Amino acid sequence: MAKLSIIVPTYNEAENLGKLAEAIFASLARSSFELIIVDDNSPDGTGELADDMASRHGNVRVVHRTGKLGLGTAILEGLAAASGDIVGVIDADMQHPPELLKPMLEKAAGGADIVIASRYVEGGSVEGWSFVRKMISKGALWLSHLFLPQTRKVGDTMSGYFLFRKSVVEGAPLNVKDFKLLIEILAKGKYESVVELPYTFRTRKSGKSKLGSPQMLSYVKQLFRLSDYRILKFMAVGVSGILVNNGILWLLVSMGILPFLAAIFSIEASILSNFALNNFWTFGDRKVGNFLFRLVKYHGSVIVGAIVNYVAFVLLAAAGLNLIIANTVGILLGFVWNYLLSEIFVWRGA
Ligand SMILES: Nc1nc2c(ncn2[C@@H]2O[C@H](COP(=O)(O)OP(=O)(O)OP(=O)(O)O)[C@@H](O)[C@H]2O)c(=O)[nH]1
Ligand SMILES: [Mg+2]
Repeated sequence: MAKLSIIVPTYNEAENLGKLAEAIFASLARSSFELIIVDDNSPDGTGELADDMASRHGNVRVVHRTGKLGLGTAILEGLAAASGDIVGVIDADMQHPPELLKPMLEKAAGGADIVIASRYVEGGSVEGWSFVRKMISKGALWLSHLFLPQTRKVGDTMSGYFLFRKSVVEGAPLNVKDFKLLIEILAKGKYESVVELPYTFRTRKSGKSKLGSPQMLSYVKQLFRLSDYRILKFMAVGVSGILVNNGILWLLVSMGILPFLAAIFSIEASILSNFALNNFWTFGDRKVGNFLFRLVKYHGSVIVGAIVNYVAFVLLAAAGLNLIIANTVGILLGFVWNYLLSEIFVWRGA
Protein backbone atom coordinates (compact mmCIF):
# COMPACT_ATOMS: atom_id res chain seq x y z
CA MET A 1 0.00 0.00 0.00
CA ALA A 2 1.16 3.55 -0.75
CA LYS A 3 2.76 5.45 2.09
CA LEU A 4 0.74 8.12 3.92
CA SER A 5 2.24 11.27 5.44
CA ILE A 6 -0.09 12.79 8.02
CA ILE A 7 0.48 16.43 8.81
CA VAL A 8 -0.69 17.69 12.21
CA PRO A 9 -0.40 21.45 12.71
CA THR A 10 -0.27 22.31 16.39
CA TYR A 11 -0.46 25.40 18.49
CA ASN A 12 -0.99 24.79 22.21
CA GLU A 13 -2.31 21.26 21.87
CA ALA A 14 -0.33 19.58 24.66
CA GLU A 15 -3.52 18.21 26.19
CA ASN A 16 -4.62 16.66 22.90
CA LEU A 17 -1.53 15.54 21.01
CA GLY A 18 -0.83 12.35 22.97
CA LYS A 19 -4.39 11.10 22.60
CA LEU A 20 -4.44 11.99 18.93
CA ALA A 21 -1.20 10.17 18.17
CA GLU A 22 -2.40 7.08 20.03
CA ALA A 23 -5.64 7.04 18.05
CA ILE A 24 -3.79 7.50 14.76
CA PHE A 25 -1.40 4.66 15.59
CA ALA A 26 -4.39 2.46 16.42
CA SER A 27 -6.28 3.35 13.25
CA LEU A 28 -3.30 2.86 10.94
CA ALA A 29 -1.66 -0.05 12.75
CA ARG A 30 -1.17 -2.10 9.60
CA SER A 31 -0.44 0.71 7.16
CA SER A 32 2.74 2.44 6.13
CA PHE A 33 2.64 6.00 7.40
CA GLU A 34 4.57 8.84 9.02
CA LEU A 35 3.30 11.54 11.35
CA ILE A 36 4.63 15.05 10.78
CA ILE A 37 3.88 17.48 13.60
CA VAL A 38 4.35 21.13 12.69
CA ASP A 39 4.51 23.15 15.88
CA ASP A 40 4.68 26.92 16.08
CA ASN A 41 6.74 27.11 19.25
CA SER A 42 3.65 26.55 21.42
CA PRO A 43 4.09 28.09 24.87
CA ASP A 44 2.36 25.08 26.49
CA GLY A 45 5.14 22.65 25.58
CA THR A 46 3.48 20.88 22.64
CA GLY A 47 6.81 20.98 20.78
CA GLU A 48 8.72 19.13 23.53
CA LEU A 49 5.96 16.57 23.76
CA ALA A 50 6.22 16.02 20.01
CA ASP A 51 10.02 15.64 20.24
CA ASP A 52 9.54 13.05 22.93
CA MET A 53 7.15 11.11 20.70
CA ALA A 54 9.62 11.33 17.81
CA SER A 55 12.37 9.87 19.99
CA ARG A 56 10.17 6.86 20.76
CA HIS A 57 8.67 6.28 17.30
CA GLY A 58 10.70 6.12 14.11
CA ASN A 59 7.78 7.33 12.01
CA VAL A 60 7.09 10.54 13.95
CA ARG A 61 8.84 13.71 12.80
CA VAL A 62 8.62 17.25 14.11
CA VAL A 63 8.97 20.54 12.30
CA HIS A 64 9.61 23.40 14.72
CA ARG A 65 8.83 26.92 13.66
CA THR A 66 9.87 30.06 15.44
CA GLY A 67 6.42 31.34 16.44
CA LYS A 68 2.75 31.37 15.54
CA LEU A 69 3.09 31.79 11.80
CA GLY A 70 -0.37 30.48 10.87
CA LEU A 71 -2.13 27.26 10.00
CA GLY A 72 -1.83 27.51 6.21
CA THR A 73 1.95 27.86 6.08
CA ALA A 74 2.31 25.22 8.83
CA ILE A 75 0.58 22.67 6.61
CA LEU A 76 2.71 23.71 3.63
CA GLU A 77 5.89 23.15 5.63
CA GLY A 78 4.56 19.75 6.59
CA LEU A 79 3.89 19.05 2.92
CA ALA A 80 7.45 20.01 1.98
CA ALA A 81 8.73 17.54 4.59
CA ALA A 82 6.37 14.72 3.59
CA SER A 83 7.87 11.63 1.95
CA GLY A 84 4.62 9.73 1.31
CA ASP A 85 2.76 9.44 -2.00
CA ILE A 86 -0.41 10.32 -0.17
CA VAL A 87 -0.59 13.28 2.17
CA GLY A 88 -3.18 13.88 4.89
CA VAL A 89 -4.06 16.80 7.11
CA ILE A 90 -5.79 16.50 10.48
CA ASP A 91 -6.35 18.89 13.42
CA ALA A 92 -4.72 18.00 16.70
CA ASP A 93 -7.71 18.78 18.90
CA MET A 94 -9.66 15.53 18.30
CA GLN A 95 -12.40 17.34 16.40
CA HIS A 96 -11.44 15.19 13.44
CA PRO A 97 -12.05 11.53 14.36
CA PRO A 98 -8.69 9.76 13.76
CA GLU A 99 -10.44 6.39 13.26
CA LEU A 100 -11.68 7.73 9.92
CA LEU A 101 -8.09 7.78 8.62
CA LYS A 102 -8.17 4.09 7.82
CA PRO A 103 -11.25 4.21 5.52
CA MET A 104 -9.94 7.45 4.02
CA LEU A 105 -6.62 5.85 3.21
CA GLU A 106 -8.44 2.89 1.65
CA LYS A 107 -10.33 5.24 -0.66
CA ALA A 108 -7.08 6.95 -1.67
CA ALA A 109 -5.36 3.62 -2.24
CA GLY A 110 -8.37 2.57 -4.28
CA GLY A 111 -7.72 5.42 -6.72
CA ALA A 112 -9.35 8.57 -5.33
CA ASP A 113 -7.14 11.62 -5.89
CA ILE A 114 -8.63 13.59 -3.01
CA VAL A 115 -10.49 12.14 -0.01
CA ILE A 116 -12.36 14.61 2.17
CA ALA A 117 -13.80 13.98 5.62
CA SER A 118 -17.05 15.85 5.23
CA ARG A 119 -19.57 17.43 7.58
CA TYR A 120 -21.95 18.20 4.75
CA VAL A 121 -22.65 14.90 3.03
CA GLU A 122 -25.28 12.36 4.08
CA GLY A 123 -24.33 11.09 7.54
CA GLY A 124 -22.05 14.00 8.43
CA SER A 125 -22.83 16.74 10.95
CA VAL A 126 -21.49 19.28 13.39
CA GLU A 127 -21.94 19.05 17.12
CA GLY A 128 -22.62 21.90 19.50
CA TRP A 129 -22.32 24.80 17.07
CA SER A 130 -24.33 27.96 17.64
CA PHE A 131 -26.80 29.04 14.98
CA VAL A 132 -24.47 31.89 14.02
CA ARG A 133 -21.44 29.64 13.58
CA LYS A 134 -23.51 27.25 11.45
CA MET A 135 -24.68 30.11 9.27
CA ILE A 136 -21.16 31.44 8.83
CA SER A 137 -19.94 28.00 7.82
CA LYS A 138 -22.81 27.48 5.36
CA GLY A 139 -22.31 30.96 3.96
CA ALA A 140 -18.61 30.31 3.48
CA LEU A 141 -19.42 27.02 1.74
CA TRP A 142 -21.93 28.72 -0.54
CA LEU A 143 -19.39 31.42 -1.42
CA SER A 144 -16.81 28.84 -2.45
CA HIS A 145 -19.39 27.17 -4.72
CA LEU A 146 -20.37 30.52 -6.17
CA PHE A 147 -16.85 31.75 -6.87
CA LEU A 148 -15.13 28.48 -7.78
CA PRO A 149 -17.09 26.19 -10.09
CA GLN A 150 -14.41 23.49 -9.62
CA THR A 151 -15.63 23.10 -6.04
CA ARG A 152 -19.35 22.77 -6.73
CA LYS A 153 -19.45 18.98 -6.53
CA VAL A 154 -17.76 19.03 -3.14
CA GLY A 155 -20.06 19.10 -0.11
CA ASP A 156 -17.49 20.34 2.40
CA THR A 157 -14.97 22.59 0.68
CA MET A 158 -13.96 24.07 4.05
CA SER A 159 -12.88 20.79 5.59
CA GLY A 160 -9.58 20.77 7.41
CA TYR A 161 -9.45 16.98 7.35
CA PHE A 162 -8.49 15.42 4.01
CA LEU A 163 -6.04 13.25 2.09
CA PHE A 164 -4.64 13.82 -1.38
CA ARG A 165 -2.16 12.27 -3.73
CA LYS A 166 1.00 14.31 -3.75
CA SER A 167 0.88 14.34 -7.56
CA VAL A 168 -2.32 16.41 -7.34
CA VAL A 169 -0.38 19.44 -6.13
CA GLU A 170 2.86 18.93 -8.05
CA GLY A 171 3.54 22.11 -10.01
CA ALA A 172 0.51 23.86 -8.49
CA PRO A 173 1.50 27.19 -6.97
CA LEU A 174 -0.11 26.88 -3.54
CA ASN A 175 -0.35 30.30 -2.02
CA VAL A 176 -1.55 29.83 1.49
CA LYS A 177 -0.86 32.90 3.46
CA ASP A 178 -4.60 32.47 3.57
CA PHE A 179 -5.77 29.44 5.41
CA LYS A 180 -8.00 26.95 3.61
CA LEU A 181 -5.57 24.61 1.87
CA LEU A 182 -8.28 22.26 0.59
CA ILE A 183 -9.90 25.04 -1.43
CA GLU A 184 -6.52 25.97 -2.84
CA ILE A 185 -5.99 22.35 -3.89
CA LEU A 186 -9.49 22.00 -5.37
CA ALA A 187 -8.97 25.21 -7.36
CA LYS A 188 -5.43 24.60 -8.59
CA GLY A 189 -4.65 20.90 -8.31
CA LYS A 190 -4.69 18.24 -11.01
CA TYR A 191 -7.21 15.58 -10.05
CA GLU A 192 -10.13 13.56 -11.31
CA SER A 193 -11.88 11.79 -8.50
CA VAL A 194 -12.87 13.35 -5.20
CA VAL A 195 -14.48 11.17 -2.53
CA GLU A 196 -16.14 12.43 0.63
CA LEU A 197 -16.64 10.38 3.77
CA PRO A 198 -19.08 11.69 6.41
CA TYR A 199 -18.02 12.53 9.94
CA THR A 200 -19.27 14.48 12.92
CA PHE A 201 -17.23 17.54 13.78
CA ARG A 202 -17.14 17.31 17.56
CA THR A 203 -16.85 20.16 20.00
CA ARG A 204 -13.37 20.89 21.22
CA LYS A 205 -12.74 19.16 24.56
CA SER A 206 -9.47 20.83 25.56
CA GLY A 207 -7.47 23.83 24.50
CA LYS A 208 -8.65 26.99 22.82
CA SER A 209 -9.95 27.78 19.36
CA LYS A 210 -7.70 29.97 17.23
CA LEU A 211 -10.30 31.17 14.77
CA GLY A 212 -11.69 34.67 14.47
CA SER A 213 -12.63 37.42 12.05
CA PRO A 214 -9.12 37.81 10.53
CA GLN A 215 -9.50 34.24 9.23
CA MET A 216 -12.86 35.06 7.70
CA LEU A 217 -11.43 38.07 5.91
CA SER A 218 -8.48 36.08 4.64
CA TYR A 219 -10.91 33.42 3.41
CA VAL A 220 -12.84 35.94 1.35
CA LYS A 221 -9.57 37.29 -0.02
CA GLN A 222 -8.55 33.75 -0.93
CA LEU A 223 -11.82 33.24 -2.86
CA PHE A 224 -11.39 36.56 -4.67
CA ARG A 225 -7.85 35.60 -5.66
CA LEU A 226 -8.71 32.05 -6.74
CA SER A 227 -11.69 33.29 -8.75
CA ASP A 228 -9.38 35.73 -10.52
CA TYR A 229 -11.26 38.66 -8.93
CA ARG A 230 -14.33 37.86 -11.02
CA ILE A 231 -16.87 39.64 -8.80
CA LEU A 232 -14.82 42.85 -8.85
CA LYS A 233 -14.54 42.63 -12.63
CA PHE A 234 -18.28 42.13 -12.88
CA MET A 235 -18.89 45.23 -10.78
CA ALA A 236 -16.42 47.25 -12.84
CA VAL A 237 -18.25 46.18 -16.00
CA GLY A 238 -21.53 47.31 -14.41
CA VAL A 239 -20.05 50.76 -13.77
CA SER A 240 -18.70 50.95 -17.31
CA GLY A 241 -22.21 50.11 -18.55
CA ILE A 242 -23.59 53.16 -16.75
CA LEU A 243 -21.01 55.31 -18.52
CA VAL A 244 -21.68 53.78 -21.95
CA ASN A 245 -25.45 54.10 -21.53
CA ASN A 246 -25.32 57.76 -20.49
CA GLY A 247 -22.51 58.64 -22.90
CA ILE A 248 -24.35 57.33 -25.95
CA LEU A 249 -27.61 58.89 -24.82
CA TRP A 250 -25.90 62.25 -24.55
CA LEU A 251 -24.19 61.85 -27.93
CA LEU A 252 -27.34 60.86 -29.80
CA VAL A 253 -29.46 63.58 -28.21
CA SER A 254 -26.86 66.21 -29.01
CA MET A 255 -26.96 64.98 -32.64
CA GLY A 256 -30.64 65.85 -32.60
CA ILE A 257 -32.16 62.42 -32.11
CA LEU A 258 -35.31 62.34 -30.00
CA PRO A 259 -34.55 61.22 -26.44
CA PHE A 260 -37.14 58.40 -26.35
CA LEU A 261 -35.51 56.91 -29.46
CA ALA A 262 -31.95 57.63 -28.34
CA ALA A 263 -32.53 55.80 -25.02
CA ILE A 264 -33.40 52.60 -26.85
CA PHE A 265 -30.03 52.67 -28.60
CA SER A 266 -28.07 53.72 -25.54
CA ILE A 267 -29.59 50.99 -23.36
CA GLU A 268 -28.95 48.36 -26.01
CA ALA A 269 -25.39 49.65 -26.49
CA SER A 270 -24.70 49.23 -22.76
CA ILE A 271 -26.14 45.72 -22.81
CA LEU A 272 -23.85 44.85 -25.72
CA SER A 273 -20.77 46.42 -24.16
CA ASN A 274 -21.46 44.75 -20.81
CA PHE A 275 -21.89 41.46 -22.60
CA ALA A 276 -18.67 41.87 -24.57
CA LEU A 277 -16.64 42.83 -21.50
CA ASN A 278 -18.10 40.06 -19.37
CA ASN A 279 -17.64 37.55 -22.17
CA PHE A 280 -14.03 38.36 -23.01
CA TRP A 281 -12.82 39.59 -19.63
CA THR A 282 -14.93 38.73 -16.56
CA PHE A 283 -15.78 35.24 -17.81
CA GLY A 284 -13.02 35.10 -20.44
CA ASP A 285 -11.85 31.75 -19.09
CA ARG A 286 -15.24 30.10 -19.68
CA LYS A 287 -16.13 29.26 -23.22
CA VAL A 288 -19.48 27.62 -22.58
CA GLY A 289 -21.78 27.18 -25.57
CA ASN A 290 -21.99 29.21 -28.67
CA PHE A 291 -21.30 32.97 -28.67
CA LEU A 292 -24.63 33.99 -30.17
CA PHE A 293 -26.59 31.75 -27.85
CA ARG A 294 -24.75 33.29 -24.89
CA LEU A 295 -25.63 36.74 -26.23
CA VAL A 296 -29.30 35.76 -26.45
CA LYS A 297 -29.23 34.30 -22.92
CA TYR A 298 -27.63 37.49 -21.63
CA HIS A 299 -30.39 39.57 -23.19
CA GLY A 300 -32.98 37.29 -21.62
CA SER A 301 -31.45 37.80 -18.21
CA VAL A 302 -31.36 41.61 -18.41
CA ILE A 303 -34.37 42.41 -20.58
CA VAL A 304 -36.87 43.29 -17.84
CA GLY A 305 -34.32 45.51 -16.07
CA ALA A 306 -33.72 47.22 -19.41
CA ILE A 307 -37.43 47.87 -19.87
CA VAL A 308 -37.66 49.28 -16.35
CA ASN A 309 -34.69 51.51 -17.22
CA TYR A 310 -36.43 52.68 -20.38
CA VAL A 311 -39.88 53.33 -18.91
CA ALA A 312 -38.41 55.21 -15.93
CA PHE A 313 -36.28 57.28 -18.27
CA VAL A 314 -39.20 58.22 -20.55
CA LEU A 315 -41.47 59.15 -17.63
CA LEU A 316 -38.83 61.19 -15.77
CA ALA A 317 -37.62 62.91 -18.94
CA ALA A 318 -41.21 63.73 -19.90
CA ALA A 319 -41.61 65.23 -16.43
CA GLY A 320 -38.77 67.59 -17.30
CA LEU A 321 -35.84 65.99 -15.45
CA ASN A 322 -32.34 66.35 -16.90
CA LEU A 323 -31.89 63.48 -19.38
CA ILE A 324 -28.70 62.06 -17.88
CA ILE A 325 -30.13 62.14 -14.35
CA ALA A 326 -33.38 60.56 -15.60
CA ASN A 327 -31.41 57.82 -17.33
CA THR A 328 -29.18 57.16 -14.31
CA VAL A 329 -32.23 56.82 -12.09
CA GLY A 330 -33.64 54.44 -14.71
CA ILE A 331 -30.46 52.34 -14.72
CA LEU A 332 -30.49 52.08 -10.93
CA LEU A 333 -34.20 51.17 -10.90
CA GLY A 334 -33.49 48.51 -13.52
CA PHE A 335 -30.77 47.15 -11.28
CA VAL A 336 -33.08 47.13 -8.24
CA TRP A 337 -35.74 45.41 -10.33
CA ASN A 338 -33.31 42.69 -11.41
CA TYR A 339 -32.32 42.20 -7.82
CA LEU A 340 -35.90 42.02 -6.51
CA LEU A 341 -36.84 39.61 -9.26
CA SER A 342 -33.98 37.33 -8.23
CA GLU A 343 -34.89 37.65 -4.57
CA ILE A 344 -38.66 37.11 -4.72
CA PHE A 345 -39.07 35.13 -7.92
CA VAL A 346 -36.05 33.33 -9.30
CA TRP A 347 -34.49 32.32 -5.97
CA ARG A 348 -37.58 32.62 -3.83
CA GLY A 349 -37.26 30.59 -0.62
CA ALA A 350 -39.96 28.36 0.82
N1 LIG B 1 1.34 25.24 13.62
C1 LIG B 1 0.21 25.94 13.80
N2 LIG B 1 -0.95 25.28 14.05
C2 LIG B 1 -2.09 26.01 14.23
C3 LIG B 1 -2.11 27.41 14.14
N3 LIG B 1 -3.41 27.81 14.35
C4 LIG B 1 -4.12 26.70 14.57
N4 LIG B 1 -3.34 25.61 14.51
C5 LIG B 1 -3.73 24.19 14.65
O1 LIG B 1 -4.65 23.94 13.60
C6 LIG B 1 -5.69 23.09 14.04
C7 LIG B 1 -7.04 23.79 13.86
O2 LIG B 1 -7.15 24.96 14.68
P1 LIG B 1 -8.43 25.21 15.62
O3 LIG B 1 -8.16 26.36 16.50
O4 LIG B 1 -8.81 23.93 16.27
O5 LIG B 1 -9.53 25.63 14.54
P2 LIG B 1 -11.04 25.07 14.44
O6 LIG B 1 -11.04 23.59 14.67
O7 LIG B 1 -11.57 25.54 13.16
O8 LIG B 1 -11.80 25.83 15.62
P3 LIG B 1 -12.45 25.16 16.97
O9 LIG B 1 -13.71 24.47 16.55
O10 LIG B 1 -12.72 26.31 17.87
O11 LIG B 1 -11.46 24.22 17.53
C8 LIG B 1 -5.37 22.71 15.47
O12 LIG B 1 -4.63 21.51 15.47
C9 LIG B 1 -4.48 23.87 15.93
O13 LIG B 1 -3.59 23.52 16.95
C10 LIG B 1 -0.87 28.08 13.86
O14 LIG B 1 -0.79 29.30 13.76
N5 LIG B 1 0.24 27.30 13.69
MG1 LIG C 1 -10.40 22.78 16.25
